Formats: sequence, structure tokens, C-alpha cells
Amino acid sequence: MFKKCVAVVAAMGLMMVAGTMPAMAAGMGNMGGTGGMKMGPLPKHLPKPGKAISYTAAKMLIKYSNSAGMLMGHGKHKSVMFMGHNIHIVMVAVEPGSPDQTFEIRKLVDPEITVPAGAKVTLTLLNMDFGPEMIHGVLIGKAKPPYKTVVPVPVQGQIAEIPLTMPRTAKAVKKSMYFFGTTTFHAPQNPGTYFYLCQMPGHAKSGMYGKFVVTP
Ligand SMILES: [Cu+2]
Repeated sequence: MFKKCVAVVAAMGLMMVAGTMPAMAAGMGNMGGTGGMKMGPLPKHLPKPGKAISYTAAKMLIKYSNSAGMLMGHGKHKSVMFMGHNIHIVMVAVEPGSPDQTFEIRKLVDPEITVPAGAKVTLTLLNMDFGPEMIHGVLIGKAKPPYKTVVPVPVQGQIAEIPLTMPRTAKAVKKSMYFFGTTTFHAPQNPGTYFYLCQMPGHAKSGMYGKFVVTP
């Protein structure tokens, strides 16, 4: 199973290099070790970040978020492990029904994320939250919790940033439009522990953060 996964991820990396990432749905089943959940395709024609997308397009991002990577660990210490040299991670800021001021990947709240050293990582944040204060973004850096109300940008040892992204446009989830942000960066060559956090004042202080671990 493990070997098979490595092969699949390697193949995925090649496809991504070839620029065909949006079409990667085919043959991507069984990656997650959660009983054959199929990895959803990334939406094919996403507009530039900053433009609103429909619930239908947002749902494709959510489906991807809920199926990419491998679940590791037990209980509260679950992590999502990403392998290969070309990784796409989709985080959701506060899926409806999740606790306030949290990130979700694979329905896990603020999970630990692990990526291999040197991997090219494309990180996408979909903001599903609603309300005037519910603007969210992502910084990844060395700065450890607890965080102050205002987190200086860039954070200490910053390696990635998704600018603040607006909340959804309507209370009704299915009738709303959604915003997302994305960034591509390389994981550091040296293994170590980083943290992802939301730079909206007060959010990281309230717990909107998690570990980002770079593995050998
Ligand atoms: Cu936030």
C-alpha cells in the first residue's frame, strides 16, 4: 500500500510538472487510506484569486481538501501527510459546522500538516466563513503559539503567505459566492517544525493555527 502510494504520488508530481494538474482526478483513488474515498478534481477553470467562485466550484475545492494527503496518527494528534515533490494542499477556513476560527483539512480541525523537505507546495485557502470579521488568511513561519492579538507580517521565519481572503457573500451556504487565495512555495531543505496561522487580528490568538512539519 505504501509503495503504491509513493508511485501514485510520483505520477501525480509528473502530471503536475506537465501542467495538467486540473485533470488529475482520474486514477487518484485510494490515496488517503480511508476506505477508497476518491480524490476530487481541482476545479478546472478557477478565476484568479480575489474573484468570487460559486458554491459548485467551492465544493470541488472542498472535495479535494477532504481527500488529498494521508491521515496519520490517532486521537487528537492526527496529521495529514503529503508526499512527493509537487504537492497541492487545500485548506478550508471554517467549514460550516466547524468551530469558530479554525482551519480544516480532511474535516480535521487545525491538523498537523507534514510535507517532505524541498517539496514544491501549492497551498490554497477557501474561506467558507460568514460575517464581517471572518476574513482569513494563512502565514507559515517559525513563530510559535501563543500568539498576540496582532501578528506581525511577515512572521518570524516566514516561508509562505496567503493574503487575507474575504468571507462568503451570503448566509445561505449554497446560494453564496466564495473567495479563495493561493500561493506556491518550496518547503525548506532542512527538516523542522513550522506553524501555519491566520493573520487576521485575534484569530491566531484564538487558536486559528496548526503545525506544519517539514520531514526529511
Ligand atoms: Cu482567521
